[in-house]
Amino acid sequence: MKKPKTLGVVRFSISVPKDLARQLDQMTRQKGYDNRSLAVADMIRAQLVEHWQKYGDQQIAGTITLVYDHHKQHVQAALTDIQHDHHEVIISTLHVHLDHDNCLEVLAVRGRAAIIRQIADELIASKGVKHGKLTVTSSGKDLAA
Ligand code: NI
Repeated sequence: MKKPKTLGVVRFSISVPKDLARQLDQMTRQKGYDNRSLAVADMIRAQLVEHWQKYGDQQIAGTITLVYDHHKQHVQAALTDIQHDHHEVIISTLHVHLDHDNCLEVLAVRGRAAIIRQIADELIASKGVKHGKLTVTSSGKDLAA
C-alpha cells in the first residue's frame, strides 16, 4: 500500500459542538475512513466540486442523464442536434431502451463548468424529455488528493 504523504500537509484545528464531533466520528467509522482527517478532506473536496459547479468555471467532468419518450415528435433529432453541436464536450453516450416508449440516455461530459451547465439545461428543457439530471464531478486536475 502507498505510504500516506505527509509533505505539504497543513494542520489546523476547528471547533464544533460535541454532538457534531460525535456524529462526524460515527460517519467516519461507517464510511470506513481510517481517521477523521481523511473524512473531512473528502467532505472539503465534495464541497469544492459543488462550489465550482455553481460559481466557478473550472474544468469539470460529469454525466447528464435523460429520460424521454422517443415517440414524441422530433425529440430524438433535437437531442442529437444538441449533442453534435457540443461533440468536443460530450465524450461518450449510453442509450438504453427502457421499454416500448421510454429511452434512457447518459452522456459523459468534460469541459468548462459554464458550458456543461448550459448543455445540460438545453437538453433537460428539450420538449419530450421527462426527466433530466446533471451530475458533476471533478476532472481531477484541480482537486488536490
Ligand atoms: Ni431508445
